[in-house]
Amino acid sequence: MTTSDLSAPGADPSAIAAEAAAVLAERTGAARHEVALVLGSGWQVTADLVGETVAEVPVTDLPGFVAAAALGHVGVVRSVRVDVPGRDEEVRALVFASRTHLYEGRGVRPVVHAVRTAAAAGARTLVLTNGCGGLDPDTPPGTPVLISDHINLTATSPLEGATFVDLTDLYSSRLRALAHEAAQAHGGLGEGVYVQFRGPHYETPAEVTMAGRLGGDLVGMSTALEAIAARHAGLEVLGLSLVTNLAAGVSPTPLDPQEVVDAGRAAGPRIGALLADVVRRVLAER
Ligand code: 8IG
Repeated sequence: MTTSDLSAPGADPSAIAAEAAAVLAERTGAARHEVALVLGSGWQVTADLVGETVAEVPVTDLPGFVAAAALGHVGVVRSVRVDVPGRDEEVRALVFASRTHLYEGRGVRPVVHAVRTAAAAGARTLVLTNGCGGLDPDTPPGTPVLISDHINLTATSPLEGATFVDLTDLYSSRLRALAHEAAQAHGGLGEGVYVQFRGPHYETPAEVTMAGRLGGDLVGMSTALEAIAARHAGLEVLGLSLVTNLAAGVSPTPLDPQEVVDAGRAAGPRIGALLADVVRRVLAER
């Protein structure tokens, strides 16, 4: 008798991810999804631009997943058909329109379960997106930024035991080069170091100053732990942040969660076209 509860004694997260992938294969009619996308704040509206949704599965139907909690997050996984230039066969992307955050207090396993499920579903590439605070006052809300590297300030890891994993070039320079090519038609893309805090509170201005002195450009509450799990699972990672607000203390006004959501909505069509181009290029390359 196996359990699909990630927190049960003796639970094997990879085995539960394999179960979830099997349910996805059955419900979507696709044996394999080549690329997976996790859509963070501001990116949800972009799913329709990536391709035609063939099937939609509530995450609550998938072993190991929990219902979405965060503002602007919807708990479904979509199987999307992507038109890839030069490829005649059907190509599918798995789109997670929600994520589980560390601040939900369920531990790290649920945070990275979508990543492990994507790997079990056959994905070789993972595109992690998020909404974040920006440290550069000259990068206005609504600007997408490529993640070049991260600083994990959560004091935890998605890996357990003596699982030593190299994180050099975690945010693949090959995929970043593809993203820069795609972005030429969309006004270009800057790069930045993403700093993951646990949240759910935003940073104090002093913490934002600290993040900058440590080498950070962007602050948020996701992505780094997922990227680590992705590398462990053998996925090549691309990270895209949407600056939805200036970080605390950079902006003269306090952060308003509604403004964060609004900035994401406003940027949606532009960053959606960019994301779709990036995904097509990634899938054309293999
Ligand atoms: I959207 O300014 C978004 N998420 N930590 N700080 C942190 N997370 C965020 C922020 C921010 N904006």
